[in-house]
Amino acid sequence: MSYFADIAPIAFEGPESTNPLAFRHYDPSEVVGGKTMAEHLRFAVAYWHSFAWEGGDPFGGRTFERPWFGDGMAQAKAKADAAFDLFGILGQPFFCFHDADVRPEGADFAEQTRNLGEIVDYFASKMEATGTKLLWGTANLFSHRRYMAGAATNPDPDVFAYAAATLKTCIDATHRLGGENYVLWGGREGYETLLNTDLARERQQAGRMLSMVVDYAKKIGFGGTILIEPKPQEPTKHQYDYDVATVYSFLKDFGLEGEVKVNIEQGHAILAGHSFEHEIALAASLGIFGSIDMNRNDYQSGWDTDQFPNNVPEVALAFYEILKAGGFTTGGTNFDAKLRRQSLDPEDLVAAHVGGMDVCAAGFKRAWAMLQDGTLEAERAARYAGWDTPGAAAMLTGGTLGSIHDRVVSEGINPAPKSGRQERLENLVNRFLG
Ligand code: XUL
Ligand code: CO
Repeated sequence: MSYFADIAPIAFEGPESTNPLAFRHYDPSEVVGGKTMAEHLRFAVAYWHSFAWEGGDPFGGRTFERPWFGDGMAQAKAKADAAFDLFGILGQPFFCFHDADVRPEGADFAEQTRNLGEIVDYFASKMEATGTKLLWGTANLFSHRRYMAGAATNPDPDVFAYAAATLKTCIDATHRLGGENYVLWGGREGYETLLNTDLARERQQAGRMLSMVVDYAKKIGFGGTILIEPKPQEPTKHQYDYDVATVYSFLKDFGLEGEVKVNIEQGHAILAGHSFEHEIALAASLGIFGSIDMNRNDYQSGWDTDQFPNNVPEVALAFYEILKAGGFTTGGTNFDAKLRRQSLDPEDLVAAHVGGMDVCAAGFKRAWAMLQDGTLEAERAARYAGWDTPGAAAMLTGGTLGSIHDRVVSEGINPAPKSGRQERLENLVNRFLG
C-alpha cells in the first residue's frame, strides 16, 4: 500500500475551491502565451528534504517516522516507491536528487557505486512507467565526514580524488536517466578560519575540478546544462560560491563562463543580502541564468530554513525576471524545500507541494500579465532614452575623456536631475501583484 494511502491525484478546481488538496491556480494544461503552465514552470520535487530529511534541528533529532528510514537497499527502494507515489499525486513533470538521498551509503567507493547503479536502474524503470523526468542530479559532497574540510577544496588530495571519482559516477547516473541539468552546490567548499586556509590554492583546486566536470560531461555526450548553486554561508562560515557575481568571476577566471550556468535559490540570495529577483536579473544579464530552487528563508532567522514558498507577490517578481530573460530552457522550478519538523503526516508533504506549486502558478500569471501590459518596461526604457541620441551613444563606442570634455563644453551640457518615480512604479506593480 502507498505511503500516501488514500490521497488522490491533485486536481485543478479553480480559484473558488476551498479544498486544501486542490490546485486553485495551477492548471498544468492552461496555455499562456503559446505554452502550457506545466511547460513554463517545469516543476521538480527534490528528493532530499522531502524524502531523506528526518525532521531534526540543532536542538533535537528525528521527528519524522518514515517507513523507509534506514540504510539498506530495501529501504532505498521503498523510499523510491513513496517518492514516485508522490510524483503521481502531484503530477509535476520532474524530480531532482543527490546520490546520498537515494542509495545506501556503502562501506567503500566500490559499494557506493554499485548501490547507486542499482537505484539508477530502479529509477529508470519507474521513470519509464510514469513519464516523470529528471531535472537535475547532483553529488552530495558535504554530509560525509570525509568532506568536513571540503571536497574539491580539501587540503587532502585523497579527498579531492574521492570527490572527483564520485562526481564521475553522479554525472554518469544523471546522463543515464536523461537529466536536463547537472548541479554542483559546494556545500563544504569554503572555510571556517583563514588561520589554516590557503585561499589561492583552494580556488585553483575548485577551478580544476569544475573544468574536469565540464570536460567529462562533454566526453560522454551529456547534453544538459552544468549549474553551480551559489550560497554565501552555511554550512561553512564563508562559502566560496557566495552569490551570482562571485560565481561569475570564478567562471571567468577559469574560462568556463560559456559552459556553466547558475541554479539560484531564494533563501541563498537572502542570506547573501540580495533579493531573489536581483540574483536572477544579474545572472540573466551575464548570460548564466539556468534554473531555480524555489525555497524561501524566514526573514527573522539568519540561516537557511528552506521553506516552501507562500508569498505570491515575491514569487511573481522572481518569475517576472525569468520571463524577461525568455523563461526556462533546460532549467525549472525545483522545491528544494523542507516541511517544518512538526509536520509529521503524509498529507503535510502533499499539502506543502500543492501550496508551493499554486503560489508559483499564481505569481507566474501575475508576472505574465505585468509583462504583457508593458507599462513597467516602457517606464524603464524611458529612463534610459537619453542614450538613444547620437552624441550620447558615441560616448560608449568611440568616446574618450577628451572628446566628451569638448562636447560638454561646446554644447553647454548641464544635467537636470529627474525623478526615479519609485513610488509610482511600486503602485503600478501592486496593481498586478497586490
Ligand atoms: C543546500 C542546497 C542543496 C542544493 C543541492 O542549501 O540548496 O540542496 O540545492 O545540493
Ligand atoms: Co538548493
